Amino acid sequence: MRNIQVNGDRLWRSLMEMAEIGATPKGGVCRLALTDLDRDGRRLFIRWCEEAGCQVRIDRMGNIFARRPGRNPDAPAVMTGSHLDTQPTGGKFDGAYGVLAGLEVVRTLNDLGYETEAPIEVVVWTNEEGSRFSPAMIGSGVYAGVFSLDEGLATPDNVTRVTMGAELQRIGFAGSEPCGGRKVAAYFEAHIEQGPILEAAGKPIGIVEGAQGQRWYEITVTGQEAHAGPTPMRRRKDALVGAARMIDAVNRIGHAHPPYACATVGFVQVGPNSRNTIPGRVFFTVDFRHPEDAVLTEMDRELREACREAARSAQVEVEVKEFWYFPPTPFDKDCVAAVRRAAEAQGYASQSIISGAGHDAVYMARVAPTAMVFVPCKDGISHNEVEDAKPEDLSMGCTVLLNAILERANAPAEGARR
Ligand code: HGY
Ligand code: MN
Ligand code: MN
Repeated sequence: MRNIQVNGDRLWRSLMEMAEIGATPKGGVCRLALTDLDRDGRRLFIRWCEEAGCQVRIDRMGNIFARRPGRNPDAPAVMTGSHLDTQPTGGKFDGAYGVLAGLEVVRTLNDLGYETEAPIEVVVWTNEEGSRFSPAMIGSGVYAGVFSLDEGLATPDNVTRVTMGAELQRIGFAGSEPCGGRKVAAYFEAHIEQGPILEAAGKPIGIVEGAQGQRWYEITVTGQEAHAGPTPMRRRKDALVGAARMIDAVNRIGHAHPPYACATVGFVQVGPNSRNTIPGRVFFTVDFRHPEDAVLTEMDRELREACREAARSAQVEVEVKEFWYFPPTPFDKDCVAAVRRAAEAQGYASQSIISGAGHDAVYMARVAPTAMVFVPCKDGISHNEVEDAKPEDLSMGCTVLLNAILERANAPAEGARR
């Protein structure tokens, strides 16, 4: 039985109901990782999965696995999923779409009484966004062996310093299942593109060939606090002036490697943050991205040189710390082909694309054959409360997800990479 289509209206209703948890006045969603709102979203997802007959398990990083049995209980599962945590000014679709598209796959197969050879598991990964707890993708990162369980649990909230482990305990999602180490037949993730390419091309489906590499930095600039009045300009060690020159350099480095380089400063703390005291300390973050590792390395070199020069000219000290790195990640060719076949079988217009954003699929690609399917979002905007997508695109993406999953869930169990 091929070319099954999902129930797009049911998917949309689920997305809208999930979006009510953490809804913001501007129509977005704020459901930061491991807050009570994240807990409430997780509980709603689990209730829906149990109503759909899934067996739900939670691992020690709070990752949730909703399993739909197949004919062969010993066959490695085909996994799909994403995340329910959001940015502070997030939208209704980033993450939630991939989770609820996975649930819609299960619901559609239930409607048809369709039994797959291998089990299917829908996953919610803990702390994909990396906003409250940094870096990003910690739940999938521990699952894939990129971070140790202890590192993951010890990761502190960027402001309050409460740890992920303590928050998992507090919200009741400190599971008992080991994190990772299980065979996985394949992993597919559906996501909005979060950029302008598919919408501009008029294509409802993106066949994601891989994701660009990322480098995150933490930069501390140290000057000298002094009085804003009696301190002559030439004697100042103004940490904010030094940081401002560095932040401008970050932007110039991004523009210096067109068309793909991305360079962002999204988090800045100034101390003592008093109107009439010269800032003595500035902490800020840098997010670099590029699809080629060599260019990421060159951007690193340029950043360190610019920071040294800005520190010299502003008479301050600077510490540049690389906080997180993952290389450009190609997805599994057979899984990418399965996504492409599923789109073509439906007659959906599609194009290949590289993901500008990081996703849990990037880490899952280290332990299982992995691919993603993208759908457009309005004006290419995401990580913004106005984030929007068309119900028909979301439905088409979910149908592609379903048929790609079926291809792998019914393939002879060729064993799976750990
Ligand atoms: O930063 C990212 O690319 C993702 O949204 N965590
Ligand atoms: Mn996401
Ligand atoms: Mn995101």
